[in-house]
This record gives sequence, structure tokens and C-alpha cells, in this order.
Amino acid sequence: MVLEIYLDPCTINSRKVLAGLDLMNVDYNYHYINFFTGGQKDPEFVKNINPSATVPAAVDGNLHLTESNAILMYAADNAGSSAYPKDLKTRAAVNRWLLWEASVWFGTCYVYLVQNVVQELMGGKPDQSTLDAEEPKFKNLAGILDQQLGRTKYLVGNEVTIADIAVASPMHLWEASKLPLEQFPNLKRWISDIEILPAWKKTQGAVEKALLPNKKQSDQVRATFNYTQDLGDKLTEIYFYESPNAKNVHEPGDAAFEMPVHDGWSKAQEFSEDVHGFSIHDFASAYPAGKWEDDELVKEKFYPEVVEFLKKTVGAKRVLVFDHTIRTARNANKPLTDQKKTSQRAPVSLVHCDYTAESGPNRVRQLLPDEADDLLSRRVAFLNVWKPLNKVEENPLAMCDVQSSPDEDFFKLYLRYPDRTGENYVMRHNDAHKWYYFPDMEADKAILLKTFDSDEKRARFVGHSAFKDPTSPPTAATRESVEIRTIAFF
Ligand SMILES: N[C@@H](CCC(=O)N[C@@H](CS)C(=O)NCC(=O)O)C(=O)O
Repeated sequence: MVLEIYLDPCTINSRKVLAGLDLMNVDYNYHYINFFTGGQKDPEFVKNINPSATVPAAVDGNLHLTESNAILMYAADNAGSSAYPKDLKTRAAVNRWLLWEASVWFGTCYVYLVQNVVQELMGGKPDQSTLDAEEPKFKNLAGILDQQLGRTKYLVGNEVTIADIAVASPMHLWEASKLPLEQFPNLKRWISDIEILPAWKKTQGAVEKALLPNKKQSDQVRATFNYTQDLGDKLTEIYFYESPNAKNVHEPGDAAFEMPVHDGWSKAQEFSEDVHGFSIHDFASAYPAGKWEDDELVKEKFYPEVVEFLKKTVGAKRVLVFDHTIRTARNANKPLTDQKKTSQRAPVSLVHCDYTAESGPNRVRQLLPDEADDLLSRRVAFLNVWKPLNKVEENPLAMCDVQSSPDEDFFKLYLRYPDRTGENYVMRHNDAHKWYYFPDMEADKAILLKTFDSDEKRARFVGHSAFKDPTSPPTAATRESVEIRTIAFF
């Protein structure tokens, strides 16, 4: 049975549970309880979930659990996780820190959080006398931790356990809380070690967003990108139908690398599809929300808007819109090879570009056979218009700056259909790749992606991919977007 958890990701004990479950790879169903509006005091919540009117709480069948550390202990045992060791003495040491945290450490750290962070958030000022009175107690307890961490990397040895997550959580805004850590070098070293754990990083964004709304968030995140291994003579292929040839093919996306992704907003105006391979624009559409699954209406009403937008934005003489894809919550888990209603798809987490030097002109010949020779004698560019349908809070799209991705980094992916073979580019990893995204992009904006250009002096192929943003709050709405494929003739 999957654990049901009830919490607000910004509170200390809730964050502890989220980070701990992630560390242990435990599955859960998430129920958001808004702490700031008193969701934990809602009579239904108190009656059915947690009579103590606190978060976090968890339910597993007929088991109702409160106390963040008890939730972690139960989840760990259920999953058989090594983050809660079974050896009797090691486990006793973990239990000791869990109880110590709940009985004394949480309380002392909380005084600093309330005075130095929450007071300001509420428009008040810290009360210095309260802080002064707390300091000896805090320093005594921090000294106990510091001594232990002078002996071991983590609290009970060389491996991270749920005790580390529990004791670190009350310190999660230690800088903004102004915890006096100067005399405790081992404690400082340890909290930096905790801060680089993926389970910790993923759960920090929600805390900062809620409690430090004025803090400038870092202008980059680190995320996993699915590149493809270049196996030389062995082709990279995807079969979209059953075939004996589909056995033992080399499929793309087999080289995952963690890369920095830069927030592009501060230089949004500078990006150009001819230099970087992408650009971002205002594009408010009159198309009715809620009608995106009606393909015919999209063609009739939205395509002409795209044509006008592109003529104005890139100065094309003629624009042909030939295809669109809608990505909504309903098709978030649809497999890439599903050929039913192909306008409805899930985001693609593969570093790729939709056309190759050969497939671009071929597509012009397929779509406009009578005019192709004439059209191809002048400049032709394939441009995707990518537009959110709601604010993008998860699974955003990232673009690899063409200036950082030379042609040698691209190679072909063959798309095998029963009646034809298509071509995309996939990319081999290169540490020099510079990735950009536009966090929290709203529905009145659009990204232009260049996927082919006949003019070799301009950016021609932009690598792009959806990615899991580690700072997305667990409450984030599913990303919904529309992508229009077009050919611009100049
Ligand atoms: N010992 C409990 C403490 C839970 C607790 O006090 N949670 C706070 C948020 S971190 C809360 O919900 N307080 C209720 C309130 O202030 O109304 C645990 O570890 O889960």
C-alpha cells in the first residue's frame, strides 16, 4: 500500500519527511495542507487524520501516524532502507539522535527561525532579548553535535541516515535564521554535506519560496539530461511498430548526465533563434482555454495566429504550419511510441532536435511537392513555437545554446515507421553545453526553437529537452503546453 502523507513542504517537520522519503526512494501520495492558512486545524483533518492538528501526518491503511521521526522510521522499515540501519547499536544511535532532535534541537533552532525569518515575513522585527536568552542553550547543543561530527562524517558513521535528515531539518534556513555556527566548524562542514544531497536540494526550493520570498533564487539548477551514446557504426533507432528488426536496436537516451541549467529570464531579450537557436516572446493567444484537444479547431483558429506571430517576429514571407502537439496532464504518461492521436503527447525527456540537415529539405518536398524546388532555392527555416497552457511549474523545457553545441555533438536518430523512416538528431554529451530554461513561464509567452535552417551562417539545430526541475514544489500543477511545427520561407 502506498503511504498517504499530509503536509506543507515549507515546515521543518514536513520537509524532513519529504527529504527522508526521497532519500529512501519511498513512494507516497501527497496531500497538501496549507500551514499558513491553518489547514492542519481544519475540523475534518483533525477528526480524520491528525487529532494533534499538526503537520506532517501519514496514513497507511488503518495506521495513522504523526511525529515526523516516527513517519520516517516506519517508512524506512517498510522499505527495508539502509538509511535506518538494523544493527542494534547503530540503530540505537540513530534513535538517540531522532529523540534528541525532537526533544531539544528542534525547539532551540525554532527560536532563531521565528525571530530572524518568520518575524520579518510577517512585517515584524526580531526580539533581541529572546535571541540572547536562547544563545547559551543553542551553543551547548550545537557543541554536542560538533563534537560528534568531528568523529564521523555523518551523525552515526560514514553513511547518511534518517538521523541526519531529522537533525538537519530544523537548520534548513540556517543562514537566514542566523544560527550562531561560527564556533562549530564540524557542524558547518556537515550541513554543507547535507545540502548537496539530491533529496535535500529537491526539498529546499519550497522552503525558500514560502519563507524567504525576497531571496533571489539561485540563477541555475542542476538537472539530469538524457543524452545518447554515440556507438559509431551501430545506428540509433526507435521502432514505432512491431518488427523483428526492432530487436537489439540501440535506442536513444542511454547517457544521463547532470548539467547546470541557467535561468534565462535576466537576458530574455538577448536570445535570438539565429544565434542561440531559440528566443522568447510575448504571445497572448485568443484561442479558448479548454479547447486544446479539439484538433480541427486548433487548426482553424490557432494556426493562423501562429502564422501572423511568425511573420511579424522573424520576417518570413510565408509560413506553413504543418503539425501540433498538445501536452496535458491527461497524456503525461503516454509512451513515446504510442501512435494513437499523435497530437496528444507527454513531454519528451530526451536531448534532441526535430530535424536533420537531410530531413528538413525532405519534409519540404513531402509537404509541398510542386513548389519545393523553387522554395528550396531560397532560405527555409523550421521553427517550433512552444507555448505553455498554464504556468510551467514542473517539467520545463530547456534549450542548449547553439553556440555551445558544435555540429559534431549531433548525430542521427532513425525513427522507423511502417511506411517510412524519419530522422532526428540526438546529442552526445559535452560538458561545454550551456542549457537555459525559463522558470515559471506563463501562458502569454512563447519560445521559438530553430530545428533546421538552410542558411549555414545562422544557428541551424537547437538541442532541447524537458527536464525534472529539482526545485519544483511537490504541489506543482502538471505542465501543459502546445508545440506548433512550422516552416518559414524567406
Ligand atoms: N513533533 C511533531 C511536531 C509537529 C509540529 O509541531 N508541526 C508544526 C509545523 S512544523 C505544526 O503543524 N504546528 C501546528 C500549528 O502551529 O498550528 C513532528 O515531528 O511531526
